[in-house]
Amino acid sequence: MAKMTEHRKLKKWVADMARMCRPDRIVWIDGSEAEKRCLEKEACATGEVIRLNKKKLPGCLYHRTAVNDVARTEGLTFICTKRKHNAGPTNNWMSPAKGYAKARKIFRNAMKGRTMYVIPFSMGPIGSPFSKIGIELTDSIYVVLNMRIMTRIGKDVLKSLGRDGEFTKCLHSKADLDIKRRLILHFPEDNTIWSVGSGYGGNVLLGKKCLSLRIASYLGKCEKWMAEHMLILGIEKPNGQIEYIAGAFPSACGKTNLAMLIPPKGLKKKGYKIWTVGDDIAWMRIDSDGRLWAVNPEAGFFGVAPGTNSKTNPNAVITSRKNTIFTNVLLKPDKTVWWEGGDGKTPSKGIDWMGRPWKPGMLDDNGNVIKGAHPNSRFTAPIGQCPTHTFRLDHHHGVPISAIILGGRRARLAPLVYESFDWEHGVYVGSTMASERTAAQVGKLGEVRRDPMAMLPFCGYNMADYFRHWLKMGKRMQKAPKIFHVNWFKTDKNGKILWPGFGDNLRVLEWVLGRCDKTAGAKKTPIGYMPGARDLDLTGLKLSPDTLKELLSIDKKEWGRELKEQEIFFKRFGSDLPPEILREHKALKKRLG
Ligand code: GTP
Ligand code: SPV
Ligand code: MN
Repeated sequence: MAKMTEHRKLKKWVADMARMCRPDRIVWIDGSEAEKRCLEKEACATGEVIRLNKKKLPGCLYHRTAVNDVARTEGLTFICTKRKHNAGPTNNWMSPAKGYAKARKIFRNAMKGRTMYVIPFSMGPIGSPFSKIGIELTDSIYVVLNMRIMTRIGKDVLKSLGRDGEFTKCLHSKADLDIKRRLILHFPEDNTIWSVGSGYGGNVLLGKKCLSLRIASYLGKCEKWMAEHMLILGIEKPNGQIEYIAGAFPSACGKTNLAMLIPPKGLKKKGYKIWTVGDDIAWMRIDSDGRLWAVNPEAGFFGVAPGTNSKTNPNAVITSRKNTIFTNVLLKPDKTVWWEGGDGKTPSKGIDWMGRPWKPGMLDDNGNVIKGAHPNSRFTAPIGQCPTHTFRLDHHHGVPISAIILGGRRARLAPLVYESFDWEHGVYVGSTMASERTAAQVGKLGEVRRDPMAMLPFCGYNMADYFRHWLKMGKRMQKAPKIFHVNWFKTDKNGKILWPGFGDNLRVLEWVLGRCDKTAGAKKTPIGYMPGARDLDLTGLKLSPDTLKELLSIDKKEWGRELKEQEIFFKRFGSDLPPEILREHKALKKRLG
């Protein structure tokens, strides 16, 4: 099967890794339908996946990960550069020598009794000058089946790689799924990723966060482009013109939902239409017109299940009705699936994400309600099945970006939306982003943490240099996108979210586009430009004037505290922090008085 390629370095690397991991067999993945059928059959036979109801969910599979392996483990994720300084103060660091040595001990013989699959994959359309090729070696069929959906895989990728093309070496083994023997290591200087001891999404689908963000952000810095944790959507305006927006929100803060939103009734009359380009990752470069152009390197969604239903996100529901892999959701007796905040009545029974019989209202030892689906349960579905997907997904030049929106999950402080004064101020706003921790990563839920550009867990190099890279990119552009900050999650004193969110977010995006073509009004505030109550189209929305006022208010006391917290965060970068960032911070302090 290795006949599929004449790439000598690739063949040697596969042989070397096999010598370490000792699989019983090596299978090169060609990407064919026949191969998919075989893999599914085998995975069903071992119980690794369960085939779901063929009538109600055709082509769909169900999978559970180990109980201690349900989210990215950032504490076990490392950037391995020769110099510690190049990983920066926000990343875990290990020297490459130590990283390889530690992981080698776990990888040794880890694939005994198993098959090693060789997955050639392309991030971005195969053959595009802006795409990157990776080869993932894995002992998990679940990973192969997911990579099939999330990326472009198989023979054509090898053909495109030729005899000596460059590729990212991605090695993964479940090993024994022991959290004490789990490491997610990135070697940007070697274009290599080693992940061992996990079977969960972002830890093991190495094309996603590991390659397309951590390695790609490093390549982007070297090659003058940007790899960002951003959704991309097109808004077709009533006049037929389509404007594209990219948006950075931390994990589980609304990217998938925004990327496929349905215009609310009141605005639909105007004739808006949404085009989905991507829901998680954007690769952006400056084209000959001096503007920023974005591609989505992925081919599928790895979306959060809980909260997804026909009201909040009908497009996601339609997208995941066939050929979808569901992970850690509730399995119903009729072999369909359910999750908290999903469609339909709460089922009277099922098997929960841990594989135990489940009934609604069951309590654990601490008296807490046991959820049927894990809060970070996910669906993996092909983007092509999304009713709003755009044919431009396969165009290597991507789409031109008019605006970048940055956002987090913040109960207080950040108003619904504000516009930065210019690119430099926008970079400062991005560098100060913060959000409450969600279930997408291991750790204490709800804790506010700094998450610049939603890239804190994904930047493959020193974040001070990352800010500098953003500033430089702005200078290189003839017409840089405008930068905005949004917050769909502001709450009242009782913790109730004030803004309806989801489809209604288009009301905010309409104002954003209005600011880009200078048709929308705004008032100047210390933090940036903000819409007045009349600058937002709220037709058909029941929102009291007081609520709107609260959504668009700035509490100077809270901002005073915020400035202090920013200073603490910035101190971590020492003298590496670009002076522009400190200048913007000082200027804001002055404006707030
Ligand atoms: P990752 O895939 O982890 O990067 O997450 P994401 O940013 O794509 O988040 P996603 O769109 O999956 O949303 C995460 C959770 O936030 C889901 O439970 C959604 O229902 C909820 N959510 C998304 N958008 C909104 C919104 O506008 N308002 C409110 N209140 N909740 C939202
Ligand atoms: C995220 O956590 O930001 C995700 C899911 O998109 S994962 O692929 O696990 O990183
Ligand atoms: Mn994400």
